[in-house]
Amino acid sequence: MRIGITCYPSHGGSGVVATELGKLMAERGHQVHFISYDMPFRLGRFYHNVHYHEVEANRYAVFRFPPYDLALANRMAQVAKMHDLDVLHVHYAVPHAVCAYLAKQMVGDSLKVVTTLHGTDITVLGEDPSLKDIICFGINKSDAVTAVSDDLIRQTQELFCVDRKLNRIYNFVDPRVYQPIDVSDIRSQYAGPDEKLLLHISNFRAVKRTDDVIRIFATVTSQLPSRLLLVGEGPEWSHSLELAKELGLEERITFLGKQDEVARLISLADLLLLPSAKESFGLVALEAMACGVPTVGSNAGGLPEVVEHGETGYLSEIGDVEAMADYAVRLLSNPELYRRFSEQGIQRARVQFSAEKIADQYEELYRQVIDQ
Ligand code: GMT
Repeated sequence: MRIGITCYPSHGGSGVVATELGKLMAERGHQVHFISYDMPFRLGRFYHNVHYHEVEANRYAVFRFPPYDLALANRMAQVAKMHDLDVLHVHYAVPHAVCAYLAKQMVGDSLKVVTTLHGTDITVLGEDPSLKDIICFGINKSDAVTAVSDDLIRQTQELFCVDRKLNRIYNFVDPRVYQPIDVSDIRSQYAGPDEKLLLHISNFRAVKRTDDVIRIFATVTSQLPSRLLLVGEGPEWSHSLELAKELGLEERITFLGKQDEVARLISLADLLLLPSAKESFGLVALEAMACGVPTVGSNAGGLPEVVEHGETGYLSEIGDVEAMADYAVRLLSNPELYRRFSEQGIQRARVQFSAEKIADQYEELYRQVIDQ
């Protein structure tokens, strides 16, 4: 098949999933064309059948806002015609689903559009009256729509006038990359031999409740020798730093900023904290599970579909910092319980969320829309 992929190429779960899926499709022999404003950051090594088509918005002085959406639709149509694309798979509804629909109008019905909903395109932007109707339009006009969890399907149906089938296809991890890695040579840089290392990775947006991360850690570290590693950057980052100082924890917390080698970083840690207010899936919890690191977090959105409460991690109500801290202490101070959670997590990631299994599901969906 000849597959076009559009995503947000910068750091973020939807861009990671789109890029990894494109690489898997290329490994299966399909022609893959990424169409975006930047090279997807996880593309990595060279593949002879992966192409990248850059989109550049016109910055003519008349435009107060450069018309990126039109430039994207135009590029999608160009690439679809030039390379005879069968499918255009867009990740994140807005504006990608609408741009793909426009491109399809320019190219003709032979171009099929698959839209994957990732979360904030529905749960945050779907509540914005300036976008709601056009997101709904993009969803209804796609040839197939997928969402990354059952909870996201439920929320999409609740929020929108969507009267079409939504396919649940979970996110995945590549077990060749996400597995327990021996990082004993660098662990001492972050924690002492008798200290536990807690980890949080996110884009530091308000929905991640990074204050809760710091407060959970404050309780844990008062009961167990431990340190916290914070990875990522975003609007709440400075506030987290302030709170760490206010609670006298700055010596025990390392702010690492944006990082790419996620599997190695996760393997350093004993526990992932993810107390989000919204989380359609929680890719980082799956990545952690695959590396044998359990998650303690909230039961928001699709997280309970990823982390099995009491089996591969512990989940509490959003904002229940005390319960999350208690769970973290329980897990970290009981080696037998910890070993069981860790092994069950590795197994669950391999079986339920294996890259090959999920790639099969997307491939099957592409074939169905092409045969429609
Ligand atoms: O907020 C983020 O974590 C980034 C966001 C994105 O669009 O990349 O993540 C969303 O998509 C990920 C991949 O499907 C999911 O794992 C995240 O749970 C989801 N984020 C939210 O729902 C808040």
